[in-house]
Amino acid sequence: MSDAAPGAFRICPLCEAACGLRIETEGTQVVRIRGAEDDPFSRGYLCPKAIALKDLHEDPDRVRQPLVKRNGRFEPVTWQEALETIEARLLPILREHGPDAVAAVVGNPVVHRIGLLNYFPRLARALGTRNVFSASTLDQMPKQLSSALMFGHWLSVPVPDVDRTDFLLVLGANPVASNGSMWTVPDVKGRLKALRERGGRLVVVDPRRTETAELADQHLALKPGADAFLLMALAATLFEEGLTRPIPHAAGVDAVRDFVAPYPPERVAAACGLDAAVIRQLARDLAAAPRAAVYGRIGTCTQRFGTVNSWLVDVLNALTGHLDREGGALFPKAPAFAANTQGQPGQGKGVKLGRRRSRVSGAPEVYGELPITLLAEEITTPGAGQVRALFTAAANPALSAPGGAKLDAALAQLDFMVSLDIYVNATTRHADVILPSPSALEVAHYDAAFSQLAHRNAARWSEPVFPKAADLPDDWEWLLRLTALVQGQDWRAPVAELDEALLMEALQHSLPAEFVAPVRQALGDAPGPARIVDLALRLGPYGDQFGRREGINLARVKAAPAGLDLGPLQPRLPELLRTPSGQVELAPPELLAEGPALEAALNAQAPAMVVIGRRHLRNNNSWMHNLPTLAKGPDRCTLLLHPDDAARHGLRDGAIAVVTSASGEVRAPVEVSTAMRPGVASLPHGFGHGGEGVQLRVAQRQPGANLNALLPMGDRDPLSGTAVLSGVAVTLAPAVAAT
Ligand SMILES: Nc1nc2c(c(=O)[nH]1)N[C@H]1C(S)=C(S)[C@@H](COP(=O)(O)OP(=O)(O)OC[C@H]3O[C@@H](n4cnc5c(=O)[nH]c(N)nc54)[C@H](O)[C@@H]3O)O[C@H]1N2
Ligand SMILES: Nc1nc2c(c(=O)[nH]1)N[C@H]1C(S)=C(S)[C@@H](COP(=O)(O)OP(=O)(O)OC[C@H]3O[C@@H](n4cnc5c(=O)[nH]c(N)nc54)[C@H](O)[C@@H]3O)O[C@H]1N2
Ligand code: SF4
Ligand SMILES: [Mo]
Repeated sequence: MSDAAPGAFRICPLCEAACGLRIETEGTQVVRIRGAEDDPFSRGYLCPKAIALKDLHEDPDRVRQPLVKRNGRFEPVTWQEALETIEARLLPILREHGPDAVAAVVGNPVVHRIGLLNYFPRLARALGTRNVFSASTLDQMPKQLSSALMFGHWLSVPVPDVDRTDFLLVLGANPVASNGSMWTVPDVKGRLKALRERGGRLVVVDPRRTETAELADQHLALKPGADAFLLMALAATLFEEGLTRPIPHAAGVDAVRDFVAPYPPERVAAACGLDAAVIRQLARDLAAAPRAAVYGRIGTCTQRFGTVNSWLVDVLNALTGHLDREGGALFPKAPAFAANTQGQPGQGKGVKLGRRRSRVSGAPEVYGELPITLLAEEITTPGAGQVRALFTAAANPALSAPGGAKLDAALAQLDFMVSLDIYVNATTRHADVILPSPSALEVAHYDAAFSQLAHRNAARWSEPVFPKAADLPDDWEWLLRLTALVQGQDWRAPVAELDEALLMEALQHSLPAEFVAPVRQALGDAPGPARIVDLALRLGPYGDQFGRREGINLARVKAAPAGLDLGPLQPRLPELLRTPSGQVELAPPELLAEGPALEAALNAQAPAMVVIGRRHLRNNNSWMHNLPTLAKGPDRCTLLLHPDDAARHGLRDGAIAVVTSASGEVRAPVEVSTAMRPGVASLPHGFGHGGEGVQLRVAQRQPGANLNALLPMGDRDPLSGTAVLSGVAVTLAPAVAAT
């Protein structure tokens, strides 16, 4: 045994940095968790959340047995009984009301579980419902859409080449707390510091002086929601001052020039809350930097102009010649599951939008799903196609999506609900059946999602650290049996049999007929996601093509102690493109059509007080508040307020504020902070664990306020369907002490 790396290798399943961990165990206990020094990708980095994997594994509140609700109480049952209940109650709904009567919501942790990621789409297809929702429309859908329109595929998203850049402009992201998003980059804080130490420049645009802004050379405290104006003004300055040097293979430069021309810094400065001269200088700095990247994240996505922002970020990268350049914004080349490595290099069909529409509001489908803020109306509005049953997989929309009490009431109204989850929380308390996922330490993992967005190309696999309880199905087994169930097949059949049928279907769909049998044989007989990963790796850009060339396969990835390093990112244009024109589309018509709405917004009256969200290194959306290691310390669900705003509203540090919006009201303790832009309050999301029936004993001690109870269900970016989570108008008042 090697002394260098004791402990089982595990890819951390908690955030997008996907750090490699070493987990040391004794018997059934975790004794130590460290960063894996031998991981070529994360090089030993880890954050405090990783340590809490021990708490998560041991959490007495974690659901370990299937639960069925009888007379309002959850009772443990066998997996067969759980599925029998689903069969008895779900199938009649499907038969009587059709596929759209069953909705599915997939949540964030799905991307961290290979079993869920690989098998959920099969269940969704089998259900045949148009009512598929996910956290993407609370998050990154605008970036995926702008990338799809510009580069031809939903996952062709460029990421900053942070280790080689001289200038990084960050908008609406706080990677020092979030550890990076749509940008898989372990130890981003260390890398940002290194950027500055080598003489590079970091500029952060954020209404709050965040932990990332604290590290920066320059912080621009933009007004929430004004990113589009800032980005247009930056582009307008580049054109006006002759600073553009567009990348090759780019179409639409003139159209972009015309689009941004009406928005010079002097015209948008007031809307942005920034000096025109500062905006102008920023454009010059960006253009002058030998190697630079612009990066925008959730703060730029969850706005009315989320897709416009996401587009303009890459327009700036392209106009300044920094897109697809070392030290600029580069496209990863993932070893498996990357559509931008398949088919004809350099050209494709592009993407289709709006193939279906939502029943009530008529919102278009985007990337196969509908805006999650429409879930409640689909449940509560009577008529053909009304949602009567819901399946959730690792999703907590009751807290993570706008709506508060209204959404909660909609969930309570369902005829039937099944949750594949690990907790009884604000959402799953409404379920009739809860199917537990095994512990993260009991399942294998391949980093399929984040290798598409990684700062360096790598292929990593982790085996289960502990064996899974024999009578508890793995994520993919649940989904496989559910898929059989809704298709009216024998869901009790051995999983190997069920998986075989799906595998053959996939092979027949993706391979020329003469290869199906030999490839099938090479993949072996063990069912589950591993052989799908093997297939994807072997047919992927570094793959061995089943022996037809020298290359990688799953066995080789597994043989490397902490994964295979596939090298730094490299330029990929025009090979990566899948647009019909074979060009980078700098001026997609869907985005140009936003012109009039932008003009109207520039002239609109801004509210006096708005609320934005925030993340803390020790939190993770709505579901890690039950882990003692992370929950200890002060209440983190506080309302940050600039001292002037606090004084204006008669609120002192520690006082309870009543925060009211057009949609709801919450109470939260005030934390006075000069880091806030005046007129902007900040409350974290994911809290609000106080609901009846919630079984989260640690989280319930500090349940916190649900930010999303303040946010309207009706406001979204119409192009991507993504919710507006930022810059919502509120009023503040001190709570009147109870007498
Ligand atoms: N106001 C506001 N709202 C936001 C955001 C914001 O910034 N502001 N951020 C949004 C973003 S970016 C996201 S991604 C969403 C996240 O929102 P969701 O996608 O709803 O995800 P979480 O809140 O992380 O809840 C995860 C759920 O998965 C369960 N779970 C955890 N681990 C596992 C597992 O291994 N297996 C299974 N089966 N279940 C598991 C948890 O118990 C919980 O029910 O929230 C969004 N909501
Ligand atoms: N510790 C921790 N890490 C996480 C998560 C977590 O909950 N906790 N969640 C994970 C998930 S699901 C995601 S999607 C990522 C998100 O990762 P990030 O995108 O880095 O998310 P945030 O930290 O919320 O940073 C968003 C920033 O946008 C700012 N902002 C708000 N409104 C505006 C605006 O109108 N314009 C601009 N320019 N800025 C604005 C906010 O002040 C905030 O600082 O984090 C992931 N990592
Ligand atoms: S940064 Fe993210 S992936 Fe890395 S250890 Fe922390 S939670 Fe895990
Ligand atoms: Mo997210």
